[in-house]
Amino acid sequence: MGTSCGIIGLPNVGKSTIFNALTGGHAPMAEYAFCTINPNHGVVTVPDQRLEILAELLSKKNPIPTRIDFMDVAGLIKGASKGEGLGNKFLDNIRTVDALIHIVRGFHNQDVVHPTGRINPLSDIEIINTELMLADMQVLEKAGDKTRKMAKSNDKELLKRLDHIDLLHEHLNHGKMLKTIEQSWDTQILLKELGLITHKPVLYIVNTDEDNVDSKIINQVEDYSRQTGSECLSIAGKIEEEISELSAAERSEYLKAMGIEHSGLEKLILKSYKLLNLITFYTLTTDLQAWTITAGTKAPQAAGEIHTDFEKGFIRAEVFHFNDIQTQGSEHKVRDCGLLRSEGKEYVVKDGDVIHFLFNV
Ligand SMILES: Nc1nc2c(ncn2[C@@H]2O[C@H](COP(=O)(O)OP(=O)(O)OP(=O)(O)O)[C@@H](O)[C@H]2O)c(=O)[nH]1
Ligand SMILES: [Mg+2]
Repeated sequence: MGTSCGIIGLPNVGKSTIFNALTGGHAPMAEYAFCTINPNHGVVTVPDQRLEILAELLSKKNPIPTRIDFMDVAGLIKGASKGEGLGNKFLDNIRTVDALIHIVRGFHNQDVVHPTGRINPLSDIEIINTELMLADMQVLEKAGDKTRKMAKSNDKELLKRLDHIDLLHEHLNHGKMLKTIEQSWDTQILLKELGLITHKPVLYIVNTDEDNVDSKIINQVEDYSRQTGSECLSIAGKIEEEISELSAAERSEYLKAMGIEHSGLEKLILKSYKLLNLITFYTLTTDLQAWTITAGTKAPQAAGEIHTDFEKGFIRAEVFHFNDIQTQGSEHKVRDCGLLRSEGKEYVVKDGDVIHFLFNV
């Protein structure tokens, strides 16, 4: 499916630092604003304990985890929707992502310039969200003008479209992001088709100092996230970036010594997964592989993630659950206990299902 997240925020908040930590990448980071001009892309594997347990129980080497794409883009400043800073170029980059990771500055380092002179998490967030809303309004105004011209012939479909466009515009005009609008099927299509930004789910990340973490900033952003139906997480970006440079063994030793189960980055990946309402299922052919789908996906569409032929020629799915094999200890026992089920086209895949698809091409 290619799940993707765009990393956004003011200039110099540590977007590239966190991106590098996540992806093990080497995007340039600097204490001056607009260090990033062209977007950086990176792929992150989703940490998955169940996959490791399955690999052990099924004696499969090198299981293939599922992945999320991350994109680090240029910083956004006030007036971006009118072309200030790197303006619209930046905004176009995030029209296609599934979710936004909005980084908020929570570290105090004087050497790193803050674009407005001082840290104020809520007004920092507002600057970005206002620009995103203005950008969406511009898109809707253009789409509205075009549709109005075409609808002169009183075409019912076009008039309906115009109503939806006006409804979305009106919502933004009240200073509300589109994610808070009640979505009918028609508006959902429009949101996607026009590449509108403010309906995308948001995960706010407070990038904190390594020590003397400012809990006031974190609390403010947490409250804001709760009120706006978003998720929130705080991480010390710079430390995470340094940890990510370590070898896997050194990293786990370090985390153990610090008494931490998941690194901040693992938490970030898992939260992104939750934010997007994603679940994992597994297939077992030559390789053991994890796949990502949206919760609620039916068996044929899940099969389509692997190959379009699997969906077209879907016959049935043989399914057992991760918990079954974990309790029984082997695939044989799962079969012997009658826990392997045969499911049809209407079956809604569950998180943790292990599936063998039967199809006909
Ligand atoms: N002390 C401290 N410094 C940080 C932290 N995260 C980033 N920095 C520093 O802040 C500066 C900006 O970081 P970048 O990652 O380049 O920021 P950015 O948001 O990508 O900036 P632009 O691409 O210019 O928009 C760099 O000098 C980083 O070393 C942090 O958690 N703590
Ligand atoms: Mg950058």
